[in-house]
Amino acid sequence: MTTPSPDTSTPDAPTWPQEAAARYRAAGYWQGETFAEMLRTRAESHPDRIALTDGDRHWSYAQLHTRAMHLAAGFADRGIAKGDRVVVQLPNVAEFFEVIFALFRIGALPVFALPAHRETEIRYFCEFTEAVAYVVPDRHAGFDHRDLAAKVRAEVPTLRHVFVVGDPGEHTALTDVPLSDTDLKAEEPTPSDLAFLQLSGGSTGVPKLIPRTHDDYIYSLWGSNELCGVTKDSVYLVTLPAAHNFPLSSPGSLGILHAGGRVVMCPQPDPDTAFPLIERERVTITGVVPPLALVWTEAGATTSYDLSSLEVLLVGGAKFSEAAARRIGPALGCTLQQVFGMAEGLVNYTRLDDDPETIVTTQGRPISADDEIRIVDDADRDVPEGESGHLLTRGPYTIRGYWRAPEHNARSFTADGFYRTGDIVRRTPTGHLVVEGRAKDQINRGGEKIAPEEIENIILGHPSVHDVSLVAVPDDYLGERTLAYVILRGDAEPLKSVAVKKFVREKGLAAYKVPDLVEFVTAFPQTGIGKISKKDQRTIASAPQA
Ligand code: AMP
Ligand code: DBH
Repeated sequence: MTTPSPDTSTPDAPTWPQEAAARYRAAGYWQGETFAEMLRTRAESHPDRIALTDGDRHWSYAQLHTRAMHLAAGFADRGIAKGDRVVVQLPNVAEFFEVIFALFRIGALPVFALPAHRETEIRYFCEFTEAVAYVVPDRHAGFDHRDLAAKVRAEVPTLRHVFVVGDPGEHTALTDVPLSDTDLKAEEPTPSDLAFLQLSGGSTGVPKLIPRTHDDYIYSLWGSNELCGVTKDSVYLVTLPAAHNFPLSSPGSLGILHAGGRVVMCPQPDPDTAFPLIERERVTITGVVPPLALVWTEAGATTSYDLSSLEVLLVGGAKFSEAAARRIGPALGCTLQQVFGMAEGLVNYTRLDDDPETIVTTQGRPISADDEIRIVDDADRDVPEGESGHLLTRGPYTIRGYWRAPEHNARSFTADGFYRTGDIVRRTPTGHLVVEGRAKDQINRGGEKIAPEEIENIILGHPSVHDVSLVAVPDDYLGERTLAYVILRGDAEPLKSVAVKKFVREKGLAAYKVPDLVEFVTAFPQTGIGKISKKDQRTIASAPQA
């Protein structure tokens, strides 16, 4: 094994070795542009074109740029500076982009929380990143984010500001922050600086944070645009939560803004909300997870809305079944594009001109000719071509390490910098990847990733619980659901399933992490060396009941 060459790593995270960085620059992948420059140059070249539509609000590129720069000046005036972390938890509203481009300009790092996250996750993000600010909506989906913010602010000493989109309550309204003096003195970040921290679905007790640079992420945007047919005439519907890596970058809202197209915010992903927007805004492209694709397919077959503008539907985040994939074209009248991506980097797409069988039977091939793919056995030896094995990858937009996580990094990356994706894949003769399974202890609930360890640790805190193991069980709609096997303490009163679910919910966690099923057992199946055999538990759970 070769020794890694000296790299440009920061104290917070390893980055690419200098030799690789030089190669990616020379190849033209890293173009030396920052997100602030990206927006500025677009606003200069086509100021009046609409960048964002949110309900009846339409912001041109010039307006988005001006708003973001005024907000950047306001943030800077309040002491938010280059390198500071800001937890951003916004639903699909135009202000999401105003906020992140303001932070990009200053060089402060958005930490992309999802609207579903609750106290446990938010406190962790704020504490772990030593965040100085937290940006929230007032209320969303029946939940008051201001109360949560007040609680977290009282607990996390670094958190100096809470900014609210809407009625601020005791906090600061986002509309009170901008300064119209845009003569920002704050130092601009450079293209190789970190731009933000994205979240990993994870397989460990706490989520890991993914450090992405301007250079590497912007490459993934224009690389995606070329493969997804994105141009200045594209209209992208942000159907999934805007901060998630898929709708953000594959090709996502930021890809569309890179191309000078138009981004339309969709407040809810259901057909009753999305279809009228597709008709009214003449949406050409969007991305959904498999369960949503099923719902859209069913609704699309009989809808009275005109979906004829829709050219491409990306489906990814979890394995899309071949049978469901075959129904997309007939039901929705668009081209299916499968996408197998990860916030850590590597993104694979079926090509729009792939033959129809390849589109429905594979999860695509990498964006870049310089995405290195290895498929290996348990001892990291390459498997024979066409056989399945662990997917390892390295390339111009795949991170070399998580943020402030040296122990994880030693496990999640090889010594020569390949990311261990935890996915089991095989490669077809055309270079397309087929996802065959997963080696990591993670549950993929319709594209929402759950780290069993995180939930197990919470359930273990219940006074009646002796031990717990969370596994995936197959589900027709979501692909997988969660089942918690619980062993009660010898002296504990019997417990009901709902009590376990309630216990998790009351800890303040994203609702999708509450176990779908709970089963009480007296022992767990064991592996040869006495560890819990989750494999056996999954097999038992999915066996037909007698
Ligand atoms: P994350 O690392 O949290 O961004 O989640 C990425 C993971 O989602 C991948 O490593 C896969 O396990 C899973 N994934 C994403 N897209 C697909 C897909 N099209 N088919 C199967 N699994 C997928
Ligand atoms: O699941 C993912 O994380 C994902 C799926 C599709 C992703 O990050 C992406 C495309 O970029």
